[in-house]
Amino acid sequence: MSALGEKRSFVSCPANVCFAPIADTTRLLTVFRFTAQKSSTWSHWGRSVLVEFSCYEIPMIKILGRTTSINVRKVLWTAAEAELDFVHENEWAADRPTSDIAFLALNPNGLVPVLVTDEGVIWESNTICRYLAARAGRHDLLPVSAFARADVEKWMDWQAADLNSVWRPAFMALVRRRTPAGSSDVMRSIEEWNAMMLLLEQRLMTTGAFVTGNTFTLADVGLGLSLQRWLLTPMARPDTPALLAYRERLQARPAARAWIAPDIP
Ligand SMILES: N[C@@H](CCC(=O)N[C@@H](CS)C(=O)NCC(=O)O)C(=O)O
Repeated sequence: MSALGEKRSFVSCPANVCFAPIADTTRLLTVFRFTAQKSSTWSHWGRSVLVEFSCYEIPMIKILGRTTSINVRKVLWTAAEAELDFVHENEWAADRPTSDIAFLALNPNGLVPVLVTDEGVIWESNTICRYLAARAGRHDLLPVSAFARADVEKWMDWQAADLNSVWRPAFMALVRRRTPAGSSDVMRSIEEWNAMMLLLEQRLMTTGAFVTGNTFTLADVGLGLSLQRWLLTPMARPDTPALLAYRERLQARPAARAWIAPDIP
């Protein structure tokens, strides 16, 4: 095994043949990366030249789902933090419906994100994030010790179960504009959403850094995206200086920049 992956074989081929990653919609997962051409087998073949390539097999992962989904961005950002190579199919739940039979074979819930790996398929964004951190051996993102890990997962579960359930009516009305803005459901949603974000504000005032303490973990991915959604939803909000400073801290991370974009709620 080299830094590039497992060396598979040598092949000779015309120099004007272009290689593309081997990929298929529902199964993947191998990309052949070619090293510099060797000149040991130069010979003429028509108008092309035969050259020799070293061929390495690189296990790849594939992430399915539109970038406008907060749960998909959670996975994309985590993969970037974990420095994993991946292929992203943005069209699912956008131009390509998740009712597509090929998609339902991957996730019978018909929801994005879905992760396709060389080991199998995974759905549920938090589970995917935990898998990616474990696959990359990134114990800084998800600690090994029982308590430290539970501390991270507590905030991940809070984001997915509690926080996600309060913002939905407000977000659907004020950003997606799928429902009327003035209903009592929307008003209650704004109130509960603000109250939960104030709880997070208190937490960040205490740590002065990230949600579980001084270091960035998986919990900050979902919460950072949730914070961005809250700040970009047009509604009245309380002042939250600790959360604004937290967002700047997150945006300074190179892996985060593409996924907490200034204009995507
Ligand atoms: N609990 C699931 C929720 C996934 C989910 O609700 N995905 C939404 C997008 S955020 C979806 O696929 N909706 C169907 C659609 O947009 O067609 C997870 O965290 O992965």
